[in-house]
Amino acid sequence: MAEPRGRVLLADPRGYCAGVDRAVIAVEKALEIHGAPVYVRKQIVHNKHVVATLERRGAVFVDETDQVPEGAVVVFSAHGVSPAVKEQAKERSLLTIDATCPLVTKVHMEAKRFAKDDYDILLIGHRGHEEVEGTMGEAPAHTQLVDDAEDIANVQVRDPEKVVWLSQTTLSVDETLSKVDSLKARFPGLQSPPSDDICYATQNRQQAVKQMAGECDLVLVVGSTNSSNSVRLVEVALEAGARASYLVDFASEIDEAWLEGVQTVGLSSGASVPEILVSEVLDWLAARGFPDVETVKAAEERLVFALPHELKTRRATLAVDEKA
Ligand code: 2E7
Ligand code: F3S
Repeated sequence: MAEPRGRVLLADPRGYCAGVDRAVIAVEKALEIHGAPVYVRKQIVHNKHVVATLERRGAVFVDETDQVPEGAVVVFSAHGVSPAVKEQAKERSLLTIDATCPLVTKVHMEAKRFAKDDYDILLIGHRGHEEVEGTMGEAPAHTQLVDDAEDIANVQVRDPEKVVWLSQTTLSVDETLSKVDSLKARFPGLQSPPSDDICYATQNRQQAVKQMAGECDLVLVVGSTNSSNSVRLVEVALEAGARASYLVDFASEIDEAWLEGVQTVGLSSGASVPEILVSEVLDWLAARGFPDVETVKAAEERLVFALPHELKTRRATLAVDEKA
């Protein structure tokens, strides 16, 4: 063990949210029930380690349902899918298991309701992200994506008194509020979503990082580069006063040079990150003079979601079969 050089502040909450837990278990249960291969449309969650682990167990990740053999089992990822994707799956007679996070489904329902009432919907989110593609697909004729300043300046609506903003679930809370302010300057009648679209897990992880960042010379966030909520944690850390912040998938990606002159290291992880990867970073830090860990707690999380109904039904059927 190296001479003690400093301490670690460990964010709480961090890592798996209820939607990720449910989605990963859904793939595991699908493999248990149906046997390999089980196809998964897109990455079930945006984490390299999770995807590689499930691949070893027999999950096959595809980009689109047309890569799934007719009649096979396919799981839709936690980020959600548009009705068009569900339709394509039906046409290929696929057995679908929908692991869309219930908090994403809530945003889909909002989009559908506002479209039915003939509102223009301004969806704040990141262009190309799967969640945004799924939500836009619920009401494509009524929804426009607002990502950057150019979108804010150029977006046009039919009736400025009938316009609402919705958002992706994993955005930076502060950045989104600032975008909403800019949109309101153009459309004073802009309505807000009936409840927060940025989910509890995103908000809590950002809050914990905010609480610690001012004391940190370095904030490490464990997560993959395509994980929106993980990338936001790095931005939030820098915004809240951390001197440096980096995203790493694994402890092996940490550069020893980042520790030069560092006394306090903050550590968090995105909502798609298994705790084992954080433990490995803690071990890596302990071996380099950072053995003391203090938790910085921002919220208590107890939410658990029921499994997708397709699995519950199938499990119930199996249980009856087994008794017979
Ligand atoms: C689903 C949704 O998989 P992630 O890294 O996804 P993001 O959206 O952050 O890239 O994290 C879990 C998750 C978050 N949001 C899954 Cl809609
Ligand atoms: Fe759902 Fe939020 Fe997690 S939308 S998948 S609870 S990050």
